[in-house]
Parts: sequence; structure tokens; C-alpha cells
Amino acid sequence: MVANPTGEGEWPAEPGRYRLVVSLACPWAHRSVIVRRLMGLEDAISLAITDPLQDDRSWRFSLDEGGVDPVLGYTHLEQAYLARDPENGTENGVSVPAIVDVPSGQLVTNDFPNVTLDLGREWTAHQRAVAPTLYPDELRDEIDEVNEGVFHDVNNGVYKAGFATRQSRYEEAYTALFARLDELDERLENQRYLVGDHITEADIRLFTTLARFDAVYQGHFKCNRQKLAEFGALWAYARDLYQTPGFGDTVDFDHIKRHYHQVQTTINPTQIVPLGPEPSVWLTPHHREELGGSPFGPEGTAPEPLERPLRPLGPIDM
Ligand SMILES: N[C@@H](CCC(=O)N[C@@H](CS)C(=O)NCC(=O)O)C(=O)O
Repeated sequence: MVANPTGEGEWPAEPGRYRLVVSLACPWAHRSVIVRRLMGLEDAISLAITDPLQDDRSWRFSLDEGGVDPVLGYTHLEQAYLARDPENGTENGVSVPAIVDVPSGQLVTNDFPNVTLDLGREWTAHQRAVAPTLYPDELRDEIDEVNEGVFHDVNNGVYKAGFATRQSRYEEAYTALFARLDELDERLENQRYLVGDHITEADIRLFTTLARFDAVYQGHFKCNRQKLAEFGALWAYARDLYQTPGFGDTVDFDHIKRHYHQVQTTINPTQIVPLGPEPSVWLTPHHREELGGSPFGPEGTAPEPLERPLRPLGPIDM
């Protein structure tokens, strides 16, 4: 693990100093995009969006003019890893999310679970005034417990099923995944959010997998006992979050579908990208307000709507 941008030590929380590099396809990176939005850290930490399709040097900035990230001046994220450690910087791969120190061009961290916790905890002085508390002290044990099960069986579970090369491993992952989804579905029948009455880190971690479920995991990763849209509470919960500012406006189905179906050619050798599902189903009424709770806490408010989409849409998608 590399150092985190904590308030102390080598990497102080300093507005304008860091660039968050993500792929909008990646569920682990997607968490950090949501937290950055919910905390109102857009002006403090800038965002770089990679091409959803890596090349042999991994994540690249080919969506930017000239194929160069305008802030870092890099064509590939690996350059930040190598700026930090020219000898061994990429020996463990090049992954997103990554926080890069702009003045030195060095990778600060790619430790994804801590990136979101840090954005919530260490950047309080720079957050918007009415930002929610995503990891409140009194709920930490419960959030950690939920996250643990969700990580192994759901976030990572879909990958274990999808990349299994033995039938038994696939079946094991599939069984654990749907057992956990059934449990979450039941938990969410009478409560609006996973832990407490407001959105927490636990909801963000589950949401990024749910957002990809019907578009990718149920077909491409063979997680097909049923679609998310065939669950009751879980599907309504996912739509509730999607319709909350910071969630749906950070979901990019084009990047998501192209990344998995075109990059993971051992699973999808034809690289055909499915056209469905129709994204408007995410906007249907969910009626979850009837369960009480409030998304951003007693004092918190929603982040402002995005002035423009996270990335330009258009011919670049072809
Ligand atoms: N691999 C990271 C977690 C984040 C992750 O797996 N990101 C994926 C994208 S979803 C990635 O960048 N993988 C490297 C690659 O695809 O080249 C870690 O375990 O620390």
C-alpha cells in the first residue's frame, strides 16, 4: 500500500494539489467519483477520466486532446507510477482509482478503500458546508460489517464468478453472491439505507456494483440467477440512489459496457457490446421515501447538479 493524502506527513490535504484519475467503467474508482461529488470536493481535487479501453501500457488519456491529460501532461497513468518509482513503479500493475500529486507528477495512492474514507475524513476543511457524514463514528462497526460481506460476496463476488476457470469456483461465487443479495434485499425491505437513516460509505460501495449488474455482470460474468431489476427492495433501493444527485450523474453506461465487453476478451472474444438494457428503467418511481430516512443526514443537503456531464458525449463514443 502506498501513502494516503492524510492531513499530516508527506501528503497534506491541500486544494488544487492532487488529481484523481479514474475510469468511469471501474466500480472501485466510481466510489471515489461519488464521494468527491457528495463532499463537494470538485474544486479541491480535479478529475481525470481515462479511456475505458486500456492499451498495452494500461490506462491512457486518449479521450483528451492530443491524447494527453491537460494537467499532468501524461499520455498514460503508468507515468505517474513510474515518476514515484522509476524502477519498480508498475510491478504490481497500474490501477484506478489513483491520486496523483500534480507538482511532482507522482502517484500518491491507489489504495481504493482508503481513497473514499480519506475524502470523507481528511478533507473536511475543504468540503462543502452541508456535506453528509459518510462514515460516522457511532455507525463504523456496523458499516464495516456490512462492507465486509458486500466486498467478498458482491463487489468482488461478481469478478470471482466472471473470471472463474473452474465450474466449482464459479458456482461457489454465484451461490455466495445471490445469498448475499437475498440478505440485502430483505434488510432493505424496511429501511431506506443499509446502515442508519442516511447514506453512508456502505451504500456507495454496494451501489457501484448494482449499477453494473444488469448491464454487465448478469450476462458477461454469468451472474444470471436473476437480474437486479427482478429484485424487489434491492432494485427500488438502487433506483433511489441512482436518482440521488452524485449517484446516477456519475454512472456512465457507455464506458462501463465497452470496458468489460471489449477489454475482457477471454470472456467475450467477439468484443460485441450489448445494446441493452434501456437505461431509462433507472428513472422509474421507487417510493423509498415512504420508509423515512433522509439521504444526506439531518443537516446535509444534496450536491448541486452538475454544470456539464463528467465527460463530453458524442462521436468520441464510437
Ligand atoms: N486492483 C486494485 C483495485 C482497483 C482495480 O482493480 N481497478 C481495476 C479497474 S476496475 C484496474 O485498474 N485494474 C488494472 C488494469 O485493468 O490494468 C487493487 O486491488 O488495489
